[in-house]
Amino acid sequence: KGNTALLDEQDRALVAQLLELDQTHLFEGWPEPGTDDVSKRRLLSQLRVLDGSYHGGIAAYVRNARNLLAESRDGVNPFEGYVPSVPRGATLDYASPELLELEAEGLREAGGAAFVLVAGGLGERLGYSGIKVALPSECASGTPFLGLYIASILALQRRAAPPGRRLPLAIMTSDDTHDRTQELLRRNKYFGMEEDQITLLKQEKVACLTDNSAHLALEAADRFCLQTKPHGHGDVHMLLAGSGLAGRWLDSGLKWVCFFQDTNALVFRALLAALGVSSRHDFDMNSLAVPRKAREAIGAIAALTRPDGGGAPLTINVEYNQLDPLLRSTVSKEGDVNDASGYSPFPGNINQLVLKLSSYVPQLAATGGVISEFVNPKYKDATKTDFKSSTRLECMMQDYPKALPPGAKVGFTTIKQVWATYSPVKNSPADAAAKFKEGNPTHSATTGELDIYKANCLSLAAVAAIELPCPLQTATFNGITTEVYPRVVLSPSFAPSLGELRSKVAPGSIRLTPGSVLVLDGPGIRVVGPLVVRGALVVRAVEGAEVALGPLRVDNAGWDWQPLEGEAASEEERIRGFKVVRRETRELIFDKPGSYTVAEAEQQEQEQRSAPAAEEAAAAP
Ligand code: UGB
Repeated sequence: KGNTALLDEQDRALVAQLLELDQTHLFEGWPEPGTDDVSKRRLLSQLRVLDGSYHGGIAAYVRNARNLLAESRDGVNPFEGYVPSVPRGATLDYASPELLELEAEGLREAGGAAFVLVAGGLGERLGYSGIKVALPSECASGTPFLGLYIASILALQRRAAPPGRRLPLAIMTSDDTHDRTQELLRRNKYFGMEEDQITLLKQEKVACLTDNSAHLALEAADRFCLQTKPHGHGDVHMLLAGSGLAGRWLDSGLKWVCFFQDTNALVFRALLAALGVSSRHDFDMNSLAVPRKAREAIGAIAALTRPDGGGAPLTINVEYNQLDPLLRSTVSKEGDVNDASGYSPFPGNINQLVLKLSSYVPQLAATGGVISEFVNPKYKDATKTDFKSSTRLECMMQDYPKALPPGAKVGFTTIKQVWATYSPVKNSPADAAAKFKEGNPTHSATTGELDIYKANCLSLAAVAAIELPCPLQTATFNGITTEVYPRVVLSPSFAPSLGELRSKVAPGSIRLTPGSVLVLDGPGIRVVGPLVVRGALVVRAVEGAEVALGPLRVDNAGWDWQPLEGEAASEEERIRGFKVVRRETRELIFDKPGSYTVAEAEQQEQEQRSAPAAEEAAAAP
């Protein structure tokens, strides 16, 4: 009581509310005024942040927590009464005529899209000390994930947005990633975007809970500090609602919002087709999906229906740990198993979502963006009264369909070829090696990079009839043995869609030897061919530089992806298990607008042999 003088009016209201919510323990035994006042104020300001960052405030958080904890204690199954089945959606072959048609439709729609990157996760599973979006997506160009995403959005803006429209990007950060994301952007001049085109939305953590009554947990070593933990990527909806950003996007004439994760370099290869599917079916929500191995740690998209008629059917992500018990208790004694195709019949959710703004914004207004939460306490024993450690509410962005009214159109777009669309960087080398042994995708820094080259090579093969070396090289990096495709990097500015790639590379015009490197970066580059690369060729052209390549033969010592053998290496190299040794490079740089032809006869004029310059370029970010 003596401490009330420390409180201003806002604190008083908040403390009164907390006392009413049975949170007296937070203030019990406070020393007399004059002792620990700074610490007391620290706790009060932490409570204010927690109150202000949750829709409905801390009172709503505690009430929601009590309900969910009671349901968890009583064993309420969130899927009770629902029977899962494989939903219907668009299932496409990469580079098929159907996909190319949808991609063209999606490209038109991209001119009316906003983009949201969820990048609040620290990536503990990867064991990397930096932020994940700063990691090079691949080492040939050294482009960090964030730079790649921004280049992709700018490439779409350039091709599809009406004059004067800038496609907005929102990035969800957290205390763990905010400052470093801001710094990465600043240091790289926003990767070519205008500063005010990007909005950073910082998610706050939520309070931890000690028991089923949702008492807020204090740190053991500091009685003036609440324990907090991340609330999950579902916070993105609350932030887009609270900031008013989604509403402003709708008001400015945008139609779609595309969500994506922090480390999947292939996302923009499939996104256009998904936008095309969304447009064609007028989907309120469309999830990009991949074939999924049974028990693989990615969520499964399932249609849930209630045979008893007790609720509307839902097409929704079921997390991998929930799918197996749900299947066992309903339609399949075997649980989550592969079918004859070698994959689970349920498509894998990769959390790349396309939402229709005209239905999203009203849902945000109705729910404040608190879409659906869950709690996962670890109980000490079967009585489910005590927790092993404190717990908290969590939420996932893909749960959005739970907020939609019955009759909403929810679908998915599967691209059958996983290599074309999904290879995130999530697992540490040790975990990745274990997954490799089990025959599962490793989702490692090693494959995250090598799959970019693979996707680029196979895209060239599919749309421009480029013959790939046979056999391919194989290598073992960090215990993962894999085929290694020629290191081809096709920047988004060169070709953000398969259709454009087809128009820029003449059929059969490129020949790559097994260890070759080819980097094409610039909107005006065209491969006329024949272009033969034995070694490394890097071509960069600024906007306005129209470059016709070929006939051209490049023959140099090139670059090697060398397995690490205990030598000193950077953290980025260690998580990949290789380093790139650049021996010799042919670099063709066109830094002024104009029309250029690089043909055999003109090679002497154009070329600059400069291995060190290439190293510099690759290390720049
Ligand atoms: N993220 C945040 O921005 N804030 C947070 O609080 C947490 C995460 P993870 P997860 O594609 O393989 C998801 O940790 O949650 C960002 C789907 O739920 O990499 O284990 C974080 O920065 C699952 O259905 O993934 O699993 C990152 O960008 C499946 O699709 C993103 O959220 C799985 O991804 C994902 O965070 C998958």
